[in-house]
Amino acid sequence: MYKIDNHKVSDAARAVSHLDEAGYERLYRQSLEQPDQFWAEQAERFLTWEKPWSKVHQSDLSKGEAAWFIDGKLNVSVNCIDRHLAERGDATAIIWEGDNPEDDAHISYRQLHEKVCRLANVLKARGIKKGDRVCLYMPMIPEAAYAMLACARIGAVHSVVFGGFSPDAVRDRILDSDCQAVITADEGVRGGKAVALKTSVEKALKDCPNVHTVVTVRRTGADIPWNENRDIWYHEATAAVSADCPAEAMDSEDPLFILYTSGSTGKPKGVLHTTGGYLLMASMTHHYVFDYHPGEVYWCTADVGWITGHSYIVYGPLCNGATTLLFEGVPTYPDASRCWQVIDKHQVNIFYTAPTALRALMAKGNEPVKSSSRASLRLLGTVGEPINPEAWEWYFDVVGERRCPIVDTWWQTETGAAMITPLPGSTDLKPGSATRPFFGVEPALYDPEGNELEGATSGNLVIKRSWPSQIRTVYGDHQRLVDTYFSTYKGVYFTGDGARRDEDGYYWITGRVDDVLNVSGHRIGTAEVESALVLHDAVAEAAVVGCPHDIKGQCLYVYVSPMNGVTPSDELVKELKSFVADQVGAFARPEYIQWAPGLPKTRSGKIMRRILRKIACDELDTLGDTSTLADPSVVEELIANRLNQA
Ligand code: 6R9
Repeated sequence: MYKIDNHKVSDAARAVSHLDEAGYERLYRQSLEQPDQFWAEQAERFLTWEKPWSKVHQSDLSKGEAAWFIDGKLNVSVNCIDRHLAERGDATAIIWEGDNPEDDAHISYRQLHEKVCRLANVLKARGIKKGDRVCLYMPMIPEAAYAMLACARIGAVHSVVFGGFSPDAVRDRILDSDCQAVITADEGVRGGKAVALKTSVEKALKDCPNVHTVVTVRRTGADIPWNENRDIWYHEATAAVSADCPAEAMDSEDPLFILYTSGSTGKPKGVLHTTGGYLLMASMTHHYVFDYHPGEVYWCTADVGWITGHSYIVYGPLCNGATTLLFEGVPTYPDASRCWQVIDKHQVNIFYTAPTALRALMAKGNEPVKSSSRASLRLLGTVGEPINPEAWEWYFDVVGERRCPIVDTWWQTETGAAMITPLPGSTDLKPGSATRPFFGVEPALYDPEGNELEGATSGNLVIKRSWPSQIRTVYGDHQRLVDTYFSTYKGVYFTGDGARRDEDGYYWITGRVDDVLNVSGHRIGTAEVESALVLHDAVAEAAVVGCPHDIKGQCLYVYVSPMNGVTPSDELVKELKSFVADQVGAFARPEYIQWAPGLPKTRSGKIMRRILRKIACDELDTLGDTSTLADPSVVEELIANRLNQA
């Protein structure tokens, strides 16, 4: 068993922390008992407003409605850049570490201001105005952050699409939110390999007539397709415009960005976040959760294509005037010591990564870690999936040398910011637990019938009241927001996650309770992969389930019924795996594809995923009742041919 005593708030953490144990309790109580006063104080402290709000907050969760700092006006790029210039203009805003360990750059707040203004002026000159949508399909280069902030400066709504997504996925996202411009790069570079971004954009845009502008950053100089009427080079266009761009005063509830995420049904949802509430919680959580102190170097290894990159590489840290490290590469290139080398090179104080990366690095042994000093490290964090206690202990013992608290932050694209998380200096840690709710967050556990469960127990995790960085709508489909998050249980937000609460009130997230998989921290809807597969001529029907994977957390196990006349073969399995990778993205490549002449279905024709999951996980002794199936014999056949046997 773990000696919890070792994970008590350390004296070191307590000494530097913004809050002690009593401070958390006091502020948390205030945040629930006097929410308007609490949030007004925070909004004044963390943000610079051009016009004050008339009302702190109004919400009706049964309709999925929430508004924060109503009538208040502010601009996100002003909060992230301009207001720091007087005191911190020459301080480093962004440290860029290239894929190649010899490439890096420091961008000061003053330089950031110029870069963002110039790009904002380019967008304006191309007719992009407040409210227009701009798709960003970028590698991890500083221009990705410039592009987000340039949109924010003129009030355009960005939709960042992860650079690992396929051209089809880019197309669908551009069409769904009717983007008019795309910002991309000729190629990205990851792990020593080039990623053909502009070529993918070209394919995607065949079906997107409304995109009139593509701005391309020259990263590698590769030959790329070019359309004279539509394409401009970033370096040419930004050189030709003014280095100053007045910021648009945005309403607190004006949209800031759309970010697509997978759900249990249908196509990905465009999660929409607005301005004031989102920025407040991103900056406030960055301050308290990472206990950020001026001058420290902070590194979040996420990609800007995910919410973690939005809130904790760009918006939260820059709003706080921090130095944020943006890493182009992967943790295992050139070798497994890369992260620790980067920490030493840039004297990183705070390091935030995903359990899947830790498990992959842990598998390489301790030597790559020990070859570095890591003396600058003060705090560690994880996000994206439950962290198994073994990986937690390794992170704590080997990486942090038992000196650095670990903040295990639970949150979602939809929540915008960390919701259940330790605060260093305030929270005793338990390996594997995201611990206690952040200020203003009121979690609860419900049974399937909607009864709230009290005390130490397990259930479905809900949030009982509105919080500032809450999802405002699913772009173009508000009913889908209501159906997905606010209808399972009336009047509360349903997270889709299950959790346990222990006798100390600590939360332990157990994972998704819906048909969403988490592969290496990437959310993948089973329905998305299934609809991709049935597009293939050889596939009649497909069912996707998740099974445990040592490094990735979960992997995809796919059952495919072939079309009549199709002969299953290993070749075809390979082809289908690549097909999914092309259609959805490389991270969705199935681990296993099993041929299934028949799938277990109820008499009403519903696929019994529970049974498929048990077969995929080789958990045959808990298969459960199969008697309600239309044809129980298909189960025997699937078991006999299962691929993942211990
Ligand atoms: C921020 C992010 C959200 C889903 C969420 C949950 C899982 C995230 C976690 C965690 C256990 C943590 N998740 N953090 N599970 N412990 N600390 O990852 O957003 O990509 O939308 O994924 O990830 O299942 O529901 P997103």
